[in-house]
Amino acid sequence: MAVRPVTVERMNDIAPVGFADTIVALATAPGRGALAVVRVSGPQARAIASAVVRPWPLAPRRAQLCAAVDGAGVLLDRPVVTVYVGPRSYTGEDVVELTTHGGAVAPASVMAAFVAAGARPAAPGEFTLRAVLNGKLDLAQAEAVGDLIDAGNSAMQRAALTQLDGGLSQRIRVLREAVLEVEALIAYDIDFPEEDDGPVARTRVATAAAAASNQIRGLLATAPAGELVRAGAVVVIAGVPNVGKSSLFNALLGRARALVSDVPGTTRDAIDAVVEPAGARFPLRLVDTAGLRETTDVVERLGVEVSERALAGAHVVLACGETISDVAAAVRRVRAQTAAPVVGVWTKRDAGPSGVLPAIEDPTAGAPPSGARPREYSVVAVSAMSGAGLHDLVDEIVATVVARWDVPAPDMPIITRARHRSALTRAADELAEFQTIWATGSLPAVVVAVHLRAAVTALEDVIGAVGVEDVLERVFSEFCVGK
Ligand SMILES: Nc1nc2c(ncn2[C@@H]2O[C@H](COP(=O)(O)OP(=O)(O)OP(=O)(O)O)[C@@H](O)[C@H]2O)c(=O)[nH]1
Ligand SMILES: [Mg+2]
Repeated sequence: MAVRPVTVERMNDIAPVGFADTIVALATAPGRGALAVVRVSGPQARAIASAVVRPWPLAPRRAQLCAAVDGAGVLLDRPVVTVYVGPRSYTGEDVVELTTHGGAVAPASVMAAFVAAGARPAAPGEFTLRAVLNGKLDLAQAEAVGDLIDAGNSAMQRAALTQLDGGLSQRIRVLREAVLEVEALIAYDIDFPEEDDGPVARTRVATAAAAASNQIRGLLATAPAGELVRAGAVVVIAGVPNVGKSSLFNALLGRARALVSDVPGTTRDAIDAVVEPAGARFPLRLVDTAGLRETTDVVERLGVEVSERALAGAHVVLACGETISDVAAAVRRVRAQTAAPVVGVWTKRDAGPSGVLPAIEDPTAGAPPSGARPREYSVVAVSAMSGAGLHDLVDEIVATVVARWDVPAPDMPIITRARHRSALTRAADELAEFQTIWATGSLPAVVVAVHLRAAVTALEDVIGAVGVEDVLERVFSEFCVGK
């Protein structure tokens, strides 16, 4: 596929690229359903539709009940048809959208009629690719369309919508401006390299470069939070056998997903499930594990190994115990296996106080001895049976994750894609290179400026300096057909 480079300057008011083909696709998932959408886009969209849709022509941007017929005039379906005249359409081209009845036959036959009349079946993401190349969306926004479709939770939905609204793109433009500013400051040194003292002091350039670098690193620092939003915070439930880990897992999940029994060693494998606490900025991926103990049982030993691996990959570990000293022992044990923050969970508290315990060693021992040291971890007392303390536990988990991973406020742009992370890393590295060389003053400005240019290019890659075919193909090949 030949791809014309689109620069950031031209993103917004670019003339349509002018694809020769007209494409057609079923935009909805195949299968049984009330309705399906067949979408057609390209220079011949209206001419081709005139062979399939009766009556024709239709007034643009108005939904109308029509008939769809094949080449022999046989009725295929009665779709609702809307015509969009380019550039006022999703792709920027002429678009015809037919809402047909769902199921296996009607949409496919309407689509086949369009192919017979001269349209070509679209490749995955091809509609959005055209939208990008026609300047309707930038590349980060196009990725947001894909992220919204693939979102597995409402936090990811929010992040994708922020990105689709241009939140990330705007942030990237600000960063790019900051680097361009540094370029402008050294312009005099480039033009008059033999002058000792240009109108701009060297320290002013260094300060501007440091400011740009900090801003880029600030956005880059949201990448771990982006990972939390995309995949959820991994919360591993650990402890010796029979402490009530699977019961806690089920109670937090609100359904009996894991097997529970009074036989120690019931859970043999790690089981995970996602919960979305109300109002939280990321989902929690709960992992129930096999009880940690020394064992000669081969299968149980395998389960313990799985638990240990899960601990290593956790964002938070819940160290469970049936007494406060068992909790302390569980915390010690899991800390040997993970760098993640640990929350102590005192299980089976059907009677007695539940929720976050005051930070004394043993609340059952009465008043704290004078000089008692606070614990370095919190303990939440819960009952999986009655549900007591579970809300406090969820709050404590969320607070622990936020404290460690610095999750930005909702609606702030965050980095959720590896492609953005690597582009920003490149920009930050180029800027660092510039700063180092500039500080030594060892090379002429025209040479160091190469690093600033490279930083600008890396930033533009995120939003749409889309000259590179493989970037496009990587982004759009993950899309569904019809989007
Ligand atoms: N009374 C009471 N019993 C509980 C509670 N939570 C778990 N139990 C009981 O404790 C026993 C063990 O529960 P599980 O949830 O299977 O414990 P586990 O830690 O997953 O055990 P393993 O998978 O063997 O490591 C079962 O008989 C549960 O009914 C609770 O909150 N209150
Ligand atoms: Mg279990």
